[in-house]
Amino acid sequence: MTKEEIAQKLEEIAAILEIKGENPFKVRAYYNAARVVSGITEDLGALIGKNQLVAIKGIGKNLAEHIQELYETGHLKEYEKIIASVPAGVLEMLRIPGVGPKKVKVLWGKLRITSISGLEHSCHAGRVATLEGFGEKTQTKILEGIAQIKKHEGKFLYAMALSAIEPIFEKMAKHPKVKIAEVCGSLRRCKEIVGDADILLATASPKEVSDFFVKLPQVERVLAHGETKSSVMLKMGMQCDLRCVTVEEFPSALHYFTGSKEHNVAMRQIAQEKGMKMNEYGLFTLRPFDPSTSSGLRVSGAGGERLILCKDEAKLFEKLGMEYIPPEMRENIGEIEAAKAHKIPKLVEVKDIRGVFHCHSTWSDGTASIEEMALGAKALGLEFIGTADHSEAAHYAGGLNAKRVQEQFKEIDRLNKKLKGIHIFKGIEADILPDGEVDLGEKVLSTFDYVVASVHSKFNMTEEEMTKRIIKAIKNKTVRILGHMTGRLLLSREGYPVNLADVVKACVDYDVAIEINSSPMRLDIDWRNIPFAKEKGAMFVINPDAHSVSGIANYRYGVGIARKGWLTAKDILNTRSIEEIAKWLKK
Ligand code: DGT
Ligand code: CA
Ligand code: CA
Ligand code: ZN
Repeated sequence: MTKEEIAQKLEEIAAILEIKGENPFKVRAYYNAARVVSGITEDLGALIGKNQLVAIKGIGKNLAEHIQELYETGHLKEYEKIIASVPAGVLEMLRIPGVGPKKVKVLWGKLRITSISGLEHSCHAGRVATLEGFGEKTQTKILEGIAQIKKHEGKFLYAMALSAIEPIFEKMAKHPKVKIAEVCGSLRRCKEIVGDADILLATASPKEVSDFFVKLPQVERVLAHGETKSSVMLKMGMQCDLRCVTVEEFPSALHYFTGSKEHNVAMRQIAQEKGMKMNEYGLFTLRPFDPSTSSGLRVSGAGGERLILCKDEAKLFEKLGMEYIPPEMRENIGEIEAAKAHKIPKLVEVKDIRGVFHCHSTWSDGTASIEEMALGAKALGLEFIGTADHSEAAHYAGGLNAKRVQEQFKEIDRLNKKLKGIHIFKGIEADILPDGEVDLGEKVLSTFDYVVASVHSKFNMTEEEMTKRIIKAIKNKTVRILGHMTGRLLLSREGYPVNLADVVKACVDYDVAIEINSSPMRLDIDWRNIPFAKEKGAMFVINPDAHSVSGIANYRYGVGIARKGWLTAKDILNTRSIEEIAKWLKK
């Protein structure tokens, strides 16, 4: 088991013990152990090998043995019985916001509820409100929580879906009978939230390949298993579809299964206008013979239709008289017209990004030192990194006061002298206070290379109040970047209301860059609003909002979002040299 899986298991055991009414000290020990395990930064295998688990605070001999057993076998013999004694549906109720083990214990014990749908039913019948310690208010809250879970069912964060699908894709792509492989659907389009994963393969042995696919260890159950079309439910809860086609069909199938559906419909329309037919098997001409397209002509089976052979997607677009449309743009929001007019912008690429801003360190709520973060950025091939620890008002995240800022500057100056090949910009993520003032004040803020201003508190304002608050911060002359435009957390929290047009206009007027926050849970500003902001003349900056060394690589997700927003390298601050950036920041 991985560290994360072990932590999850320990937490599950703690919850089960609590539901079962076991000794509270024992319960707390397991919750604690789960937290400790997820916070371990060293390699767990190495720690176990050196017998060093017990040296960690919060882990005794007994727990150390349990962790080792989980690490090696994935099971805990001592708890198998007690885990099996609690129905899976009872544990699932813990997913409902505001429903913890204590409540589950009562719901299960008193009302014999063993599933979320059973709970929903009992709430509607008013039975939950009558339980001791519950009441009408709690019952309503539970119903709201259930509605929220249902809304998010079958939806996954892009990054989570991608990391689940990568090992599967790799195995399929490496299969000796597979000639070409590609991830399609919303994942290829870099949608911030995806429903399922789609894998497309070119092979002459579809049956053999499909049989291999449905038997992968990540598969929980098989939903459909045909020769060319299979679907499975993965253990992590997401569906994965597989399609096998021939090498000749591949480009058309790739285009079709990349979607979006709306883009496909519009493309088919264009084919029709040109006297052609387009589907997942190919592009066909309906005219008897056309010398201009005769080069790749082949007679197909269906009555007089001729397949126009295309070696790749680019050729497909070319045959329709269009410029190639990158997958991220295929949302039918004007890309078809742009491709017809040969006005597809040259989208920014990951390799264009020369460095990142907005990184947290152990000075506030990050897990790595500034030095570790800088070296991590360098290892990714970046030329610079900008720190941005929280400011004092974010006390829950260890925000910096003026004195700590001074100390941090000394550390950064020292590192900038010591480290070669990576420059550290001094920044801060300063809170936009409820009245629009920026935390720490102008005197301290003006000593930074740059200030990211973000809202982290008092979200429940009206749109008018919030817009006024943010614009006041944008007008603060020390602020150079507006952090996460709406504060949304994908699949869990709506953003605060803002008048986007007014905020964008203020950013343009006061020369403040708009952050594309690239944390997988945020991806905020929403890509749908990027073209508008670009048209108004906004400058963008792709920020990983990293809280660990591995989080620095988040900027790749931001590049995907920038591409969905049709941005070029020129629109993005991170593509410039250190000198150019220093100049821009001083403006
Ligand atoms: P998702 O899975 O909900 O995140 O979104 P997609 O876009 O991956 O959708 P999915 O998995 O249902 O289908 C994959 C692609 O197949 C989709 O992007 C376009 C194509 N497709 C599916 N159904 C239709 C359809 O009814 N008409 C057309 N033209 N294309 C479709
Ligand atoms: Ca899909
Ligand atoms: Ca699908
Ligand atoms: Zn923030």
